[in-house]
Amino acid sequence: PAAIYLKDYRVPDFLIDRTELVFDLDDSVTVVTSKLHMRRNPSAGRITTPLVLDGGEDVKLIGVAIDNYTLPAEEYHINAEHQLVITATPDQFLLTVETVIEPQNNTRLEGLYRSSGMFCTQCEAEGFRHITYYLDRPDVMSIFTTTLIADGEKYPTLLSNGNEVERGVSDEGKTIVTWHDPHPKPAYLFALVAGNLQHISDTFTTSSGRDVTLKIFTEPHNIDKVDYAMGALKRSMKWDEDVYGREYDLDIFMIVAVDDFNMGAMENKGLNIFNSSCLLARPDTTTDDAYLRIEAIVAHEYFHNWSGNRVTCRDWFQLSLKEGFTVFRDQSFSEDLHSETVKRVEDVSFLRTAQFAEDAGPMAHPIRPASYIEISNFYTLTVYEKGSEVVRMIHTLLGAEGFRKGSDLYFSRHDGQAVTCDDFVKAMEDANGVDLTQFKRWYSQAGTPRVQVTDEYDEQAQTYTLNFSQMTPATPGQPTKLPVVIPVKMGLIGQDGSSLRFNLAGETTTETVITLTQGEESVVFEQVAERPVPSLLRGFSAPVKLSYDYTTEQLALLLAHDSDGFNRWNSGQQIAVNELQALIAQVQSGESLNQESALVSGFSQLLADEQLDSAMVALILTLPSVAYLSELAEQIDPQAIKTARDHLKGQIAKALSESFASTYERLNVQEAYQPNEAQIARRALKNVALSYWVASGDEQAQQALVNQFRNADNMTDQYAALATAVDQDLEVADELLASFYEQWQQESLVVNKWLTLSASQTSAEGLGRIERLMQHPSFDLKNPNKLRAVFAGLTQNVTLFHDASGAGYRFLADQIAVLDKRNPQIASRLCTPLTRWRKMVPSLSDPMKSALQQLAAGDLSKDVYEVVSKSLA
Ligand code: B3K
Ligand code: ZN
Repeated sequence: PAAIYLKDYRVPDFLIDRTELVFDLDDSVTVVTSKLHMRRNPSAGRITTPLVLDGGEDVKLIGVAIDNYTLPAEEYHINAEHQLVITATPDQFLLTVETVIEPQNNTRLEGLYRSSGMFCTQCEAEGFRHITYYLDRPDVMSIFTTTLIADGEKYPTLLSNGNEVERGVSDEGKTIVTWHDPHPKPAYLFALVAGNLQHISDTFTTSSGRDVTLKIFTEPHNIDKVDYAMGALKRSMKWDEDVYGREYDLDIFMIVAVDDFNMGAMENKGLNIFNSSCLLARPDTTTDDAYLRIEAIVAHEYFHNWSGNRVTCRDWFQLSLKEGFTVFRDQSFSEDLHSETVKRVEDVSFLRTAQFAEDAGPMAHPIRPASYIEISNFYTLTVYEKGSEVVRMIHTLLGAEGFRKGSDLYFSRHDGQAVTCDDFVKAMEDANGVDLTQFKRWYSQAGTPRVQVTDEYDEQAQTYTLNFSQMTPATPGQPTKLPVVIPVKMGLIGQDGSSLRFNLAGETTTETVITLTQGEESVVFEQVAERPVPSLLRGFSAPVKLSYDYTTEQLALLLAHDSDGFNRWNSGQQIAVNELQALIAQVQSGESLNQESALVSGFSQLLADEQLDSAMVALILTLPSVAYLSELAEQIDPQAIKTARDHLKGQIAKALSESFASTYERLNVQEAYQPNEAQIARRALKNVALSYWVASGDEQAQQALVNQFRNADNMTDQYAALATAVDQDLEVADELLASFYEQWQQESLVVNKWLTLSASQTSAEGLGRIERLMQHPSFDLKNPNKLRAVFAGLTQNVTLFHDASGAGYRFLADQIAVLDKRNPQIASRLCTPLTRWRKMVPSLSDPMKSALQQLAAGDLSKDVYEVVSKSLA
């Protein structure tokens, strides 16, 4: 398969002003009639090129007509890329194309497919071509009118984008519904749903006084789980008006939940389609984390209505234009509605664990990639999460007001257009009179920049100097890098923990943003009364790896006193990382493990202070994950990392057993479940305390765990107890897992949690356990959530997955090869753990590489081919 390059972009030769689609939906075949009102694109400047429409191997062409002339076979053909090529066309014409597709046999879940008895679509990025022949590229925007014809008994709910404009009955008694979307859009935003669905309804009155009808649809048995999402939708609509001045632009906004879905959700114009795992919530089946995630995803998809739909991408290289910006918008929304610091810590933790690993591996790419083989592989943490960090840096550099001026200009200047990341940055520049030329390197350079910091204090002159040096390591295809713009938000802390005042460029303050632009540079702070401890990169103001040689005492001071909540947390993590890295080295060299931890006294103080925010305390008490420690490691030794981490946790647990027990008892109160701030914080700390208390080996803790599992009236508490039992390998774990399944076997989303925990459990069965789970009646190869559930469990299972024989790696490779035939997108995602082979310790690196080679030898989809070949290159 060949790569496609950003530098080869050309405007389309043809435009489609209007698109009229008729779907005759049937259980065996679906007939699609498409009428495209087309004309040559005047700005393409090419007047004789043939018309080439994208298609797929699964689309059967019945006939083509131009205006009223049915084309004979010699006037068109299908080429090797499944495109429909029409050699001669007038300058302006009506193209009619009739095709037949079989949604029930569509296992790739792109285009039109069936999911638990309903028809639904997923067209981003290039799914529409699996429905009918089309100019399937985001810079071709068209006004869609869609007619659905189906058996009204079986499919009473017939939905598409825009407003319902007509409803009738066909001669054969089928229901006919027509939808019209007045906003021009690319085909990737097209959607259709047909099913027997129930819905809830609400209204939102926009700031200019228009009433918008809101509807959320699900299968009947899930209708009791959609109220929370409706509330989240209304909060999102209000926030986008308040913070970005963006109003909704149709009379109706609909969301539909479907079970079989490749990703989280999709922002189709006026008709968002969600993976049911990202929409459905009920206290007894949904954890606090999931509640917050659902709210964030509802917001994310809604925000796309402006950042993505009204202003869309010129080509898929610009994906971060809509995704980075929209992630930034949803993160800011959650920060505003909940605890800003807690949200920031969670987002940064995720970025540093998963995106940094991607940026250091064989698939590293800039947030605007320069080439790809399969665009589906570029819906990545880099494009999304790092993309959001890049937008956040612009926000930091311009300030909230300047950023708003820039976004207003961007939306007004480009409304109805398909544009580039350059256009976004240009709007920010023009609205603020600034030059972001160097800043734009963030769009073209891959890799995580490193910033080294040293300092000097001159007591006589009362000056304090910080010396910064930056470098970005080489990534595939980018051997050398240029310095980037790095905003470092910072302050200085005195020995007593107070924020010191300082003078910088004539201004006296306690906090500032230093903007780094050079390979090396120094900043001198004046009127600094004592030798400070620097608090650097507050709020994680840039996606970099910053290092400064802190002593443990200095980190403890920051942990206790920094005015920046993020840095308080980060300092605690740094102490833990330092201790864990020392322990890992001891495990590897066979030494006996150190018994001292500076965290004991720090944690003891945190537990004693009931005034602190429980959510923050819970985060600080949570040790860096195996995944994060792997990212930091020079060479990854998963077993040593796990042993070290378990050791440190056990040691802290034993030293503070009583504090954990009393914290647990204090917070273990009976209250009617609400997914609100205060309760979520209490449950978080209570459950962290429980896991330490259990890790201390105290018999009573186990009893408390079992009681909590049995008596919990909410999934957060029940699941936390179960997960701790599995994680701590308690004897009772099997019994609890069995009873959990027994209790929840009818709730598919809860069963997914059971699958993950079951697959993650250390057991004598070995891989047979995973095979057994994949044979289990609750497992379903068609359902991506089930696949993700089992494979997440397997790949987190250090003992099983990283077995020195390589059996775990081979097992995963075998499963990917099989799955690739059904669903390449999901198969490709499952490759990620194997792409890390170069960073593994030698004993694991070789077997991991052979698993990839074994995969490479087979007949692969473009998706898996790209990941495997780049990983082995
Ligand atoms: N835009 C979609 C992602 C589509 C992925 C297609 N492979 C969801 C989102 O980011 O909102
Ligand atoms: Zn998105």
